[in-house]
Amino acid sequence: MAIGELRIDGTRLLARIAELAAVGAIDGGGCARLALTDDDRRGRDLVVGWMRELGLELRIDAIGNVFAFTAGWQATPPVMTGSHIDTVRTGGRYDGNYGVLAGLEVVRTLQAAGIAPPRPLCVAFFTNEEGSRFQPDMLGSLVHVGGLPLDEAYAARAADGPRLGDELARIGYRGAEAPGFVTPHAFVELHIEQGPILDAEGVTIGAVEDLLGISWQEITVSGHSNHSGTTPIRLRRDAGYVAAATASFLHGLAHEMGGAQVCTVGRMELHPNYINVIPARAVFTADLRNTDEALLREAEARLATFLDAIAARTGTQVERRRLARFEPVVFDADVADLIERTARDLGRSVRRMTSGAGHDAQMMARICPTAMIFVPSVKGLSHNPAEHTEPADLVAGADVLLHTLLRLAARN
Ligand code: HGY
Ligand code: MN
Ligand code: MN
Repeated sequence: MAIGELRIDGTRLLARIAELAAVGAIDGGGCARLALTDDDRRGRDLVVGWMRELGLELRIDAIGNVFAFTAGWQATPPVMTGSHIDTVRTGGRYDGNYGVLAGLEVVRTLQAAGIAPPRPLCVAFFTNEEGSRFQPDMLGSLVHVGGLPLDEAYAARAADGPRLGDELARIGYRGAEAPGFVTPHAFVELHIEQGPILDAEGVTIGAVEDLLGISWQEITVSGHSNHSGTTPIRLRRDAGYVAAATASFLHGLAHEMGGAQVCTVGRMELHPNYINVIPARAVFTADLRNTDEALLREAEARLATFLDAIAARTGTQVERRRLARFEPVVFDADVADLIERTARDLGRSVRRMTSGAGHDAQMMARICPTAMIFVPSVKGLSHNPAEHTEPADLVAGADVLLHTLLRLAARN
């Protein structure tokens, strides 16, 4: 068979996705495998087992990133693909998992065809991409590219208490390799879009050329507990009101700024959290994103000004703690072009696009030519157990990955 006619085994890929989805399965067809939990360990063990079955050379680094290589990777920089297998608490079965399993399916397809590309391949999964349990997100790939020192990463505290370094050791994935021990020749991440564009336009493939900047903060408002019936409004120092007013402000700010600006208050805790007690404390998060760094900074500044003013007006104290801050990323134009061309050569509809979600690829772009392949998310749904991508689109994306990796491997 001519190499151009090679296709992955869709049935095998879909079966693997379903098998991994059964680890940490939740109602609605999704998964909950928060980073470095026992469910994450079980998912890691399952995927590592599949990597070993393929005879790949496994390396685990000090932050728990797992790399599976074909022969020759130490002499010739490999073409790498990968993503993550940790999920948010209400995750779907495709976010991250799909890209890792499609990478293994590419390796298996080449082995079955007896094809050894001119360059070795590597399939990887990175630690704590989601950033739900530990911040920042994309933590493992950030450490890999030298963007976060290992001891700082180990010191990250989970919302439920444990240190990242202790959890990594506890699940047995604190590996021996130094962060950044391998620099790929190129990196391509296959991922579901997690947004509405491809589905709405009826396009199968996204050639992703850039990615939003991300600003995450935790905001703590300290007020004063008091009786909800006896305390006149003008005498209150109501932390709950400040949190809710800030969420409303951010929603309005996103509408006012328009364009790619998005703002989300995803987590909010009130203390003591009773119906008849004015909240003394509110802890909530602000997730701001934009494709334009200057506009993202403007949104951050507008939030800071709002918080200063409402704190003064309500007699509360506001503290802000940065959880993550990544500038917008432009991917490698040649790799994005190659993805677009490959999709067309395979007879697939394709369009260039921006990623609203963060991905490990945005970190790998710091060390090697990198871009992403998207496939549609039905109704743009993600970070939701009902996240869905049509099987035919999952297979199409994996075939584009197969031939993109082969073409990159043939390049000097
Ligand atoms: O936050 C993100 O965009 C990614 O899902 N970690
Ligand atoms: Mn993801
Ligand atoms: Mn995600």
